[in-house]
Amino acid sequence: MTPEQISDFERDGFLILPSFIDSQVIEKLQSRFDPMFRGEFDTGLYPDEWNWKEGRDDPTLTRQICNGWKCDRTVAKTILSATVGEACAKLGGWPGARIAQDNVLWKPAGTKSLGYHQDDSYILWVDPPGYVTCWIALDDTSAAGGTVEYARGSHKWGLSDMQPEYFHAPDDYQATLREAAKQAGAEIDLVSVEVPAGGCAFHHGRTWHGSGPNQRSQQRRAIIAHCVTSQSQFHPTNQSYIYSRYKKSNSLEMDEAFFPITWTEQGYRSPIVPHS
Ligand SMILES: O=C(O)CCC(=O)C(=O)O
Repeated sequence: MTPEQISDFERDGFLILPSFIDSQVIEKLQSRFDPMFRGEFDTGLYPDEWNWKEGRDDPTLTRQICNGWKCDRTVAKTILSATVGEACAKLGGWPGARIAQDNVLWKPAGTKSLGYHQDDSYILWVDPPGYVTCWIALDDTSAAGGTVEYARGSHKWGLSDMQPEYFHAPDDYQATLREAAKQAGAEIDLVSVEVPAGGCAFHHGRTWHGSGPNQRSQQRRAIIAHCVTSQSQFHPTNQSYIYSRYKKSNSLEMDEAFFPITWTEQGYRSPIVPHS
């Protein structure tokens, strides 16, 4: 990360890079989507959240798995890479980064939108509750194809307690954004992340973002690493009904087996992360 990239991120609340991972890695990741969403998990473990399964769920919805790194070694290799961790740490101004959650996201042609939200409103169970996210495109993306959209500068509007009533396929996916802008007295300046496959975007945990329906004939896939500072702990009182299952009694430690540290200034990486 150059000083200019860091200051662009601080000003806009996001940073778009047209090229981030190479074509061999892209192809390997693409090949994992079909088996994962059928429930073929190569580590033998279920992900923490599995919002769409072939044959079970509505085909018009965006497909999502959370913590795909736990069920798939190919996903783990990119999500837990030092490159992603270092970039997020530098943008966040942290001494190191750890993974709090990942998303494997698949928007086939014709699927519906995802409501506008701030990621930080979903991690109040972490202390401090601040994400930097690396969103990696596995297909060429476009506004008409339902790519992720950011409201420039919205990370400075403050943390709202508003979340879309329906994260998947709300009637009006930008309704929460308009309300947040009204409350902040701010103008909305939207930017669609249009990058070739392998490009990426980093966003601040308070940046309002969402994505429209995929109106094109091509699918749109992404993997997303939500990082927090390596120094983060569980919040002493706020609970997540999914992620607080990993909290030990009488300790606020976020165990590295479940929330691995992927990069620190001292060169440390948790033993569980792929080292080659
Ligand atoms: O890719 C999308 O449509 C939404 C992604 C998202 O919500 C995120 O990266 O936090």
